[in-house]
Amino acid sequence: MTRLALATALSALVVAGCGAKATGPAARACPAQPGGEVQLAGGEVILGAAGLHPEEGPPRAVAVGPFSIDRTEVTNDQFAEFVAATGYVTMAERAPDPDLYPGVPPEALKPSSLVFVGADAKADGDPAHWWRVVDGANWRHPEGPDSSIRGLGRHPVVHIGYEDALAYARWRGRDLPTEAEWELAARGGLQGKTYEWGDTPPVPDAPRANTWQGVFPAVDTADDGYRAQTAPVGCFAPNGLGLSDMSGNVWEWTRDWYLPGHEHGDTGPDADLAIDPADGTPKHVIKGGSFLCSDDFCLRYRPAARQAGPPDTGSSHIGVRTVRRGQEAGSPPSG
Ligand SMILES: [Ca+2]
Repeated sequence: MTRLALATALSALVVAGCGAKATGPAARACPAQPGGEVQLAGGEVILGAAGLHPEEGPPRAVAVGPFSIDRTEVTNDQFAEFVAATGYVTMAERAPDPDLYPGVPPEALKPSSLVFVGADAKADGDPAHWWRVVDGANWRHPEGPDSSIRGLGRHPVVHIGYEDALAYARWRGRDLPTEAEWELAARGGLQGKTYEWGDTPPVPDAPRANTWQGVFPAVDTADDGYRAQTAPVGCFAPNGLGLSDMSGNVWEWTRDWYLPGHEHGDTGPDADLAIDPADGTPKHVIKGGSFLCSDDFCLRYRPAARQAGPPDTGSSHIGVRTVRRGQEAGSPPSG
């Protein structure tokens, strides 16, 4: 497990601008749940964008081989099948190893995870008021021991660390996407567009994804039907490649290390190169933004957006989707 301090996770995740709190019933009728994977031919894709967040640029061409990718984020029901078959215990369900957290009092090293509490927070710019380390919070209990995933089987699994995501993917004979694979898929067959659907910003009466509407973190008007919470997968229109929720809902793990100071789309096989000078720990690239991404604060529900995710820190706004590289004989063309 990568050595990371829980205390640093707070600041890193708030920069990402996403987390989870179920504060109201879903108000949006969802179509039938999409399933399976989409086979993509790959090719050259222009990754990144210029002008919004410095870590997203400059745009650069990257070649991507053929691969298939899940139509949706992995759901609680799907992750439960994995756990039932393997007995897997996620990182948030284990007590952290004290040797990996020097300086953290042993009594603080309990099974726990980060839960977004922003809807009750003061909008004073202090991330500590938006997130809380909650003992007993994990994928089965997304807001803490008194919560459950009853009725949330179609929602994306959350509180999943990097190794949890990878373990799930491997169980299915698959892998986590690289950043380039993920972004090629998220661009929906378009090139150089701001959003996965084009350049038109989403409007309140025609939401395109589960994000945050209003002033983050205090007011989410939930024009998309989901106030500060995950939505069932596949509730919004898929992109041009038939993929759902590549924007918003939950951030998604990628295989790439996040290399500080490197260009968008650089891949990192060496964790040492990914050490964050801010806290001395390496991180993976996460993509897609979440239900906490607002236009006034984050705007990271775009394909070019990227953030650094501490591998041991899932939180209530990070999930997973899987890929398999290669193209089987007779598989349908891209899209
Ligand atoms: Ca929402």
